[in-house]
Amino acid sequence: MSTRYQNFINGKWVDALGGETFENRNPADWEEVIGVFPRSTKEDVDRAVEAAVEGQKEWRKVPVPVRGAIMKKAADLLVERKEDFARDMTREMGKVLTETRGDVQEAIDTGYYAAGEGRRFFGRTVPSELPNKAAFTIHLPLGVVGVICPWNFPMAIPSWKIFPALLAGNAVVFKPASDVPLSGTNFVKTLLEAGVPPKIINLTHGTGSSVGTPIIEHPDIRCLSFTGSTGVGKGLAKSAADTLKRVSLELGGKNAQIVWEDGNLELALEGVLWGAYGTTGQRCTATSRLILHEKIHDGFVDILKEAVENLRLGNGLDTGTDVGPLVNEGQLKIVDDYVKIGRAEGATLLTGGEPYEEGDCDKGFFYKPTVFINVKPDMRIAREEIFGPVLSVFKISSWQEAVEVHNDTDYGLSSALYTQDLHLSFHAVEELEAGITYINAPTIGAECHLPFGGVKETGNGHREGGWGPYEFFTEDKTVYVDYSGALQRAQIDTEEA
Ligand code: UN1
Repeated sequence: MSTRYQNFINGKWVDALGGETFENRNPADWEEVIGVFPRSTKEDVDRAVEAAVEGQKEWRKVPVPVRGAIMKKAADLLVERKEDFARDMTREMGKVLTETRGDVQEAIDTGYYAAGEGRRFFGRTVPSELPNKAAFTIHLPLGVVGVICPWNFPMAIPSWKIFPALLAGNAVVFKPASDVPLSGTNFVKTLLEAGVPPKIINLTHGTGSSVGTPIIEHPDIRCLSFTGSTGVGKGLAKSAADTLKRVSLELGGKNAQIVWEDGNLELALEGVLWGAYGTTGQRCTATSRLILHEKIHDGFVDILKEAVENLRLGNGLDTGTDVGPLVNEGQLKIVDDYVKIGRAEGATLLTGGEPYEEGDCDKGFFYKPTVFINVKPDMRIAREEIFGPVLSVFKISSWQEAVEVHNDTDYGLSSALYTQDLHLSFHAVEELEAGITYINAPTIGAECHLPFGGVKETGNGHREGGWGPYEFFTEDKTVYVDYSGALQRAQIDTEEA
């Protein structure tokens, strides 16, 4: 019998009202059922929102530092449970244990950051243009926030959204991706044990259409924080416009690593292996393009081929595995289709390019780490997000060409340059169209206390991580206190003075 999990709505663990369920399976071994989860619908979301609206009326009155202490407690509990939660995560979505430990750690770091923010949460004090008048701003909560998350960072990404939203005094309705409902459940249980009041966090499992859409359309949800594909994000923004919701969208990427002629090649090799094949390439920040200076191109391609062929595929729980499976069969098909497209477009397949079914890997969705060379910027594999272990290599001969190839994409999340040249490094910072630029480090490795997000079709301008979310999840209230005892008229009295 597989374990049966529930929604958390209005302070109780409950089944979906319709009684429907779905299975959560291990992508490294599809026969293993991890649990059975409720397949919720609009009715479940409606109940969750009703409870959240009710609960938020009290939560908003709790002093921010007291809310911060609860976030600290949650982070402490995550520290204790890190290993168990990392193992659950590897089982349900496949990435290797070192990475799932990092994922839980990112949630821990974000929790501690939120706790610290509870003792800051600065507004601004600004001089008034009139005498005997004070002016300042404070942050007030929005109300109920809808949080819709992807499966590639099952605890880190929810934590980026939920910790700041709660610290700011909002109530949350949270839909984890249906590939990772266990990690979502683990996170919510931890928040509750830490002391987040029951109605303030609501967990509704299910699909995008049956749970996501009702969250997006609900008139009592004031704000949505979404991470996922650009296509879904655009649809979400359109639907959310009807109720004038504030929307934060963290969407696709087509990130590139540039290796200049003077770059440290061993370091650049390690960087691209980690950037392209970490999380089996299923990151918004994955390195999916490699732009090589012509002088080092051929030599680098040789060492890259050898290193990629040495990567060990397997179950992420096994020590020694470098690359786990793709998250599900659909994702495997997408990757395989892109490989076919790349070949048909005329790119040269250097290595990989097919599913991997040796040994126990035939039970899961493994795909050989893949490299295409001779890729041209107008090919689909050069432009579209694949979200899998596929790297496209370009050869360039000048900095201008490197920038042109780099920027020739609809996306702009992360970018990397390997060089010893200080001048070039700062040109990269200015010229690469991306929300993040790494010098001598791979395209992945964001830290929780710095802004994370991108330009162009990667999002709508908001940043996660760092201080931005505390503004996103609040309204600024401007306060004027006139202690002159007389009617003072801004603009008019000022003009006459
Ligand atoms: C994502 O790719 O969806 O920098 C998030 C990184 C991680 C976060 C990635 N810390 O790659």
